[in-house]
Amino acid sequence: MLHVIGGGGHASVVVDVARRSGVSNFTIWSDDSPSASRFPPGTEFRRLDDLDAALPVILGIGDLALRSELRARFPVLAPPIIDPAAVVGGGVRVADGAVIFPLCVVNANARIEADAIVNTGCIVEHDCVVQRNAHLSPGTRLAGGVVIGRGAHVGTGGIVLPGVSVGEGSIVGAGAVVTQDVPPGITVVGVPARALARR
Ligand code: JB3
Repeated sequence: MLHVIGGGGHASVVVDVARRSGVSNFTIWSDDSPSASRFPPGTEFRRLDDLDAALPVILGIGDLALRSELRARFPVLAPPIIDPAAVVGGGVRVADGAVIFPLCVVNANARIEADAIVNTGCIVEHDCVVQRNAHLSPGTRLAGGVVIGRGAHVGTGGIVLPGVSVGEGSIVGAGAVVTQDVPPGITVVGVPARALARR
């Protein structure tokens, strides 16, 4: 049985991927009333308030701040979910709570930390580190030795060049090309990526 928090789009992909990797029973825990048609027949739907904090869960919600809050409330991590159509190289470590969606390539000795999301079609090259609760949106490409900080978010199609780091909680805009280190807590956009002016 896989326990998933959230009943929207991200949860439906998490369930799909888990199903392809051999899990057959699911419980969706949410505050609202998810559409049952998004999930396989037989899926159970339960109120989040009734979830036992000792149960291992996967976070099935995309919003990173909400994910952190929910992980503090429900601290036990379910094993990682890796699509069978992802390529995971030698020496790669994938922590509990992480998800790797279809058509990703995670090359030798990369590390994917707890609760990280490696969304559809990402390339994570050798020796990269994707830290806890970071999110690589679909089509992200990380060259060798990149570090994506805790809770950072790379938008769809973002590219990060070799050895560059993106700081904790920072956001890389969709399609940006990051050529130099990004400090924590800022947003960068464009090609080459530049910080958005703070107001
Ligand atoms: O970009 C891609 C491929 N996927 C996105 C994903 C990573 O994040 C997707 O397009 C969405 O942008 C987002 O998916 P998510 O989080 O599933 O969004 P949505 O389909 O809108 O579902 C939101 C879920 O979060 C629902 O189950 C809501 O009940 C739940 N939710 C929203 N706000 C909340 C709250 N749950 C709790 N407990 N508390 C909240 O405040």
